[in-house]
Amino acid sequence: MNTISLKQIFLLVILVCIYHPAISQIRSKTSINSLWRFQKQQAIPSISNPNTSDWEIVNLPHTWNDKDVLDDGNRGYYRGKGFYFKKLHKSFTPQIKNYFLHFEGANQYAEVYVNGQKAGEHIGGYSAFTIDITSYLNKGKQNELLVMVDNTHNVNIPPLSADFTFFGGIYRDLFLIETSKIHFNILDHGSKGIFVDTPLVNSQKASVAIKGSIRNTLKKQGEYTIQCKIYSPDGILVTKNISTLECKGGDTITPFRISDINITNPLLWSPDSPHLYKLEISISNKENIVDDEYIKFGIRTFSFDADSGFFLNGKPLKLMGANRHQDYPSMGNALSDDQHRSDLKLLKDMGGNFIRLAHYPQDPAILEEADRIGLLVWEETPLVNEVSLSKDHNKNSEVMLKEMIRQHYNHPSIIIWGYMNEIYWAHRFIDEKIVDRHTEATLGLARRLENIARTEDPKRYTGMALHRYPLYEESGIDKIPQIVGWNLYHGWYYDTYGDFGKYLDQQHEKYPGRIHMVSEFGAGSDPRFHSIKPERFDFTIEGHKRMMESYLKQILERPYIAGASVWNLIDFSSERRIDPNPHMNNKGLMSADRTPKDVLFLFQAALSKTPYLKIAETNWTNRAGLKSNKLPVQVYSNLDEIELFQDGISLGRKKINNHSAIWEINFKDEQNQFKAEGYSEEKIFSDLLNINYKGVPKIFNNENHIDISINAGSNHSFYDDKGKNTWLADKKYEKGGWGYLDGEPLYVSNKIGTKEDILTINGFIGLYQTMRKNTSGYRFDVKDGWYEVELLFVEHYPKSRRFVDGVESPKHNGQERIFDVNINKKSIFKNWDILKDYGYNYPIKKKVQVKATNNSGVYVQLKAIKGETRISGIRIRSL
Ligand code: GCB
Ligand code: CA
Repeated sequence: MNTISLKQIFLLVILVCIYHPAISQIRSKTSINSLWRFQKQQAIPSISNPNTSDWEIVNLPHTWNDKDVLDDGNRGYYRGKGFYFKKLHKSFTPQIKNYFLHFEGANQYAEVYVNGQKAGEHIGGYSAFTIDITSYLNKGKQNELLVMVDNTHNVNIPPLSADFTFFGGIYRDLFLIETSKIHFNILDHGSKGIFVDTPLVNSQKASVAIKGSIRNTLKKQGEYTIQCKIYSPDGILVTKNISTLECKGGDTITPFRISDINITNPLLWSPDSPHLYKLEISISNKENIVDDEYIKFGIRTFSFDADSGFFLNGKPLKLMGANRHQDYPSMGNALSDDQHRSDLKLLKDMGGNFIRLAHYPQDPAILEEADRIGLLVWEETPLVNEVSLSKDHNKNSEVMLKEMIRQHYNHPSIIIWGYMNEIYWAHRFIDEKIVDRHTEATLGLARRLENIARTEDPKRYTGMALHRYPLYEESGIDKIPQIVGWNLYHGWYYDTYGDFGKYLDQQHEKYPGRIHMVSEFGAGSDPRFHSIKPERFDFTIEGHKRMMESYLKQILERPYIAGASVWNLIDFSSERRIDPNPHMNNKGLMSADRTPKDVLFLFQAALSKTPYLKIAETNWTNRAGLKSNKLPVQVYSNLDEIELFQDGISLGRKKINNHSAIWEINFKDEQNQFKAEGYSEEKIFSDLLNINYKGVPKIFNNENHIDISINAGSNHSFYDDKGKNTWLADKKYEKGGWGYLDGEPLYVSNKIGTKEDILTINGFIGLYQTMRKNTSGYRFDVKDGWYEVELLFVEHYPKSRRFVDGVESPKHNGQERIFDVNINKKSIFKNWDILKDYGYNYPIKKKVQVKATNNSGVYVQLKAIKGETRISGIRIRSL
């Protein structure tokens, strides 16, 4: 009888292990997001055993600035230290394993303590980092983590300044990674330590090259095998490779490179067919698998041409899409992976094929999703507005670039590495004595960063985003990157939007070999603001539409513009801003809560490949207007012709021109139902929208009830979405009607309102930011009777941008201006000095009961005594 010896069993086990390796997973990665104790404080608590009983309980992702950037009346937010503490209830075996903390992001400086000892630190708020905590852990269950995060302004850490809020905290996922003593080198700049390239790609064949390094923390040297298995997009094993490697012991790093892997008839990755291959890679010793990891990658080629733009897999593709920031109302930057992913879906659904991750590396969920759904990516490091002269700043900038490239190297979606945005933006504010040194230092840093990017990843292009400022050309910094991205705001901050294309044409002509993109173009808008005569910088939805219609046309008609990304996909938090919706940048195609602005539908009509039509008036469904005046209804579409119906009656067909058709319409009071209809290949497509309307008399005709609100000094109406009332655009008085007598409009970009009055004024800032100045008043030729007249005033701080806290003390000496307000000769304010009574930026609302007699209507008279008169809004209502 044959008996099986122990030795034979042992051999059998080894054979099973070799021939059926990936039986179970070796490495583990688990989040440790829940139940942290958190305290925002400057003082450093006791590092070992801190008393955290009264600390707040939070979950990660977390930021401490989610609330203080809300409209609390102040500019500014807590920039300081925050401490996170957690006991780990797991049992550790540091003698046979390695343990790592992998932070996806903590803004902006972090120190990590394990059981009272410092295990590591990280500089920079937007890249991941991994810390080996093995040697600080106790065996068994007694382990404590303390993490200090600091978002204090720091001259050594970019971004030094920027138009977005630097929310502090551990605002992305935190993972505990457990490996055996020999593992892929995850300490390599927060990456996986494995990098996949496809050096040769054609339709018959792709070659795959894999490089990386292995870390051996065992004392002994040993021979190891690396096994690579590549699976096709539909999960079939297509090729295998096994190679051996000698790894020295004693915490050493051994690089590896595997290059003889081929895939036949590869499925190429593109936005339309985002095929992803999967590499499963493992390390084995003679007996067992000791580490395993996977990498998803794509096979594609791409190139840019200075005249004909971008090519993917040999075919031209215009890159069209948007920029994106990473915040959400009242959550700051602490978003869930689902929130990140759903933003990308919004862009994809809009028809976009491109995203610029401005101005910093974003969550891994974003890159994974871009690969999966098919979006091409420009990613960049957070060097914005300016550099500092410090050595550490330079060093940190270089490390950030390496981190970004190594962490995201394997994503097929990424085509461009950016490393500076409008880096000479602050140049005009720099002290004359050091300005030249700054210019030079910026240039030197740009050269080094370019060099790093090209060495780290020669296959991708480098990009730099410039604003319209001569120093880029003068200094020659514009010659350093491979792609010049333009951030252009013609028709918003300067010039007219027609000048945009001309400006780029000149650049294209002047620098024939240069690749141009439009990294930013945009305008602000607020869905409450509407105008039939939009003007530059008025924040109306219509102004935003007109500008984007023109830009899209100019971009699409120029083949040399390789691509363009609108600024911005979504309104985002920018604490320093005092636009009509303060502390926000309102240039999104969507509001911060992701509600579309009507201009989004233009992009969808221009970029969608499937039949599309949309009544693009969803932001203006509650309207008021002068009776018998027509108001527009616009349809965006990619069909040839659209027919519009109002309450079932056809208003005629119109040809779609530049993705749009507009009907000028007489609205009925109250409900109006619109239907737009179009055909594509015999199929009918339609859209419905209801619009409420309130007609306001231009000339009075014995109406029983009058209620007119005027947005004084403004070309646009303002819809109070809480009180459901429209403040109409300002209007000159006509006999028998109403309006201003004289004066000029004035816009101030001021934060108006204080902490105390914020509940009543919140949201109305836009109404106060426009005023009529130098006017002698308003007339309303209403019939005799009782009326309530409401008057809105503010004394705005003259130097808006420099004024940090919004409000000054009410006890001000005054004397900015003095005027009288009389209604029908009755004095309301006499020798009124707003500044003296209320201080700067205090919104005043005054209701006055008035009796009109002898057919002389209501006359609100403003009489200047010193300086000019000012009024922000005026309303009259029958009592
Ligand atoms: C820019 C900047 C961006 C700003 C944008 C704006 O050019 O790159 O960070 O937010 O302009 O809205 O002014
Ligand atoms: Ca995440």
